[in-house]
Amino acid sequence: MSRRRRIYEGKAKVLYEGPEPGTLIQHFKDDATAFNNKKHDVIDGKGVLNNRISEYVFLKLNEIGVPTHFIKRLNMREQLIREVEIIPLEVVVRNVAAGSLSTRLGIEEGTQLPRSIIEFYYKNDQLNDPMVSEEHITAFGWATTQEIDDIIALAIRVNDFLSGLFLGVGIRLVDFKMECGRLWENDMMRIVVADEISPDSCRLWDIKSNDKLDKDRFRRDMGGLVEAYSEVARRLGIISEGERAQPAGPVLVKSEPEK
Ligand code: AIR
Ligand code: ASP
Repeated sequence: MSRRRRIYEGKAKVLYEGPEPGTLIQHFKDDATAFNNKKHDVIDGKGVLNNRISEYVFLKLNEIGVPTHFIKRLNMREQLIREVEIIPLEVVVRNVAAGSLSTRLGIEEGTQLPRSIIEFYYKNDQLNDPMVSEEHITAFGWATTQEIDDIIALAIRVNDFLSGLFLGVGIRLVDFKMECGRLWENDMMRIVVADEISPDSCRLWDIKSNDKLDKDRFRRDMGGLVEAYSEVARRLGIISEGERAQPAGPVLVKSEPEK
């Protein structure tokens, strides 16, 4: 295979030049990081599952008219996407208190919030992705007021849709992070959902047992991450009962003796 030009390498994904101008290939790695790379591991099978789950979610979003960067899945680990200019914000939507909100405000994990809360974090590893307000975003030119309005409208639609989607398969969408990008078509620019939406970027709890089916299993050293992500994929109907997203390892293929 010809060597592709690598455009960007992040903690869990790599972006390569796409086959046509304005496209990129998004490759999902097995790397798991947390607390800004202080914790790192390679978890066999994670990339394949996130590729499939994110494909599923983005296809559904496209179907209901939420614009995204997603074009199509290419193989086990890769998908074709539109090249966008990433807005340097992590947009977090919360329905139930957990994680940094619980820590910061002393609200017990699992407390239903009076309404969904949207937060913005400035995407900057050196600074540990600090939380910022709309004032910071407009003052420093990361996005305009109009763009923030568009991002909030998208975030609400994604949250409403995903909450229902997961509820239908017995999963509570506690919170999630999304990223947005500017997509140019001729002289028109619109804001689209970019990056990924997967158990790496959502908190997903089983509705009955409250079992965690997301990256907190890694962050909190609980183990069972691939099993949990597989369970999400299975419930969404992406993989079938008993199927693994990837063979467990090299399989010895016995060749028939020559006759
Ligand atoms: N998130 C934030 N930065 C990276 C990710 N993946 C996601 C978490 C969680 C939500 O944003 O996975 O679903 C809120 O995270 P936290 O740590 O602020 O509570
Ligand atoms: N992905 C981020 C990191 O590597 C944050 C997280 O998911 O905890 O630090």
